[in-house]
Amino acid sequence: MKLNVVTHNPGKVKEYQAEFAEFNVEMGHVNREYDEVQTSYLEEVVDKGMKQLYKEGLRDFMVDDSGLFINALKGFPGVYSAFGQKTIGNKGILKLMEGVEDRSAMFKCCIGCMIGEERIVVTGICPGFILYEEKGDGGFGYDPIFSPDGELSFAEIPLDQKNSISHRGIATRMLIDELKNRKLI
Ligand code: ITT
Repeated sequence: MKLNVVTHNPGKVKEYQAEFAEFNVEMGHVNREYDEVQTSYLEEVVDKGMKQLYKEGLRDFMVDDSGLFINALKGFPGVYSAFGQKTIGNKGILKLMEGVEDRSAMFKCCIGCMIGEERIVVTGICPGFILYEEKGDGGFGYDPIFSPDGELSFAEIPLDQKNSISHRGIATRMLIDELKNRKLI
């Protein structure tokens, strides 16, 4: 089976490829636009995106909407994480967190997958902490400032180690379980 990941982000595709490697699933990458509705929920973005892409004729695909939610910033950048990354970036987030003691945050990843008429939506969460400085050059996006335990950042650990605990790794394994339950893989 071929499953197309609809994203502009090659970092996500690499993480999916690693998780799906042992199954008989070929990962395709579709670099294509879908409307990201303004909402407080990743699930809503995913739901609308899936409907749009299906209506446009795309089949056997998955979409991923993710975000970093920082408690001291009342959940910001959250659903605005892509905008936050493009505008203020990691340095801007660190600036907002200057002098802030509560460093707790979480990454969330919502995946929507459509195979034929079958529709699966799963969400994975990874709790952690915002570091005091950027660390590491692996990964992508907010990885250099996020650490699951407050020590090494996601950008300092190998991809398989990130996948074993990350929001996306957790969501992907939920998706794989559901694909197996439905005998789709
Ligand atoms: P697509 O929407 O095209 O899939 P995107 O990179 O814009 O790509 P999101 O809207 O899901 O993806 O992501 C919001 C932001 O959060 C974006 O800047 C990502 O780089 C960042 N992000 C998502 N997952 C991440 C992860 O695992 N580690 C670090 N940053 C992540």
